[in-house]
Amino acid sequence: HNLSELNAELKKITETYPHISALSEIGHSLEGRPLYVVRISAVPKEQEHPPAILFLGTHHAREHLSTEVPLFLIKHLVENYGKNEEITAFVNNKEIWIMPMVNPDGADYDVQDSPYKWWRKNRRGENGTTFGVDLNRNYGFKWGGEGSSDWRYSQTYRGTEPFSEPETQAIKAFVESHKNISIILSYHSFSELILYPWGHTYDSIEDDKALHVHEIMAQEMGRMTGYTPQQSSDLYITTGDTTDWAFGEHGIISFTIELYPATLGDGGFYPSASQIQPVVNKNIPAALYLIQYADNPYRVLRESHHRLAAPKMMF
Ligand code: 0X9
Ligand code: ZN
Repeated sequence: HNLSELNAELKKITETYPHISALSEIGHSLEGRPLYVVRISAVPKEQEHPPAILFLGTHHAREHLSTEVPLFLIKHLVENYGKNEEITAFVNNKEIWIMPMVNPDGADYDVQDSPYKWWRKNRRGENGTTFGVDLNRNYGFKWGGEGSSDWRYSQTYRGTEPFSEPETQAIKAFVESHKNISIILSYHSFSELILYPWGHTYDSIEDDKALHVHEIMAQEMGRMTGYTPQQSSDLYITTGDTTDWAFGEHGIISFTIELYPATLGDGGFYPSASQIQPVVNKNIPAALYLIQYADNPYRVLRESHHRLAAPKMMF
């Protein structure tokens, strides 16, 4: 789906299922495009806020499957409401927020040429030149450190200050006005990894319980997708990404999933369209698994049958 096809789909879906879904704008991109989020819930908006989870897609323009997976997750939820018992219960009791397109300006630009442009960042520019800011280096936790650049032409240019970009500002304002969000999953591609904080340091999360929640959930989603669970910094160190901010600033359990393929040779950012369905099919169970725990992710500590590394013995 290009940007206009995506937006048409979001409108169509929310018009078809108005009792359980709604489309809203949480801000505008730098070039003025609406930033859409879909709310899926049978709980009326005015009512006491039920447990909530947020899915994000397409911080990076060229990562095409990171648009498709959250879009098809929306479809899967609305189409199976009233048919599948588990999904019906989720939608009845929870608030599921899905934003398939964080970077509409970049995404629209990326597909202007054939072959596509390999564009990653947003479309920030000055005096007729466009350099772009890496939206996944622009969040305000440990902003400005290792794994981000102050050179505007770098692929990992962090911007002039934390949350300098309207796209990340919109997410910040949205998250901070929805205190019921307990889990965030941000889709990227590619490499087939399930990543969790920290990304800015090789140290583990200090709080043992929060660390174990991330580890157990990443492991379980890894089992479901076949992707490799690991700490973000084991991929490489970065600062200013979504998940370090969400957990570091707000204590939200947070994951980045690097979708299909594992390697550049299998299509990199632009795998063939025939891959959409299989990738979606693998990733929906992992998304449902997270939704299940939105009421209290720490519940997984009691309920998981996974055994992590044996606790340190005290002598
Ligand atoms: O570099 C990124 O922003 C993500 N990878 S991508 O190839 N999609 O650009 C990974 C971010 C994960 N966070 C850290 N490694 N800290
Ligand atoms: Zn990415």
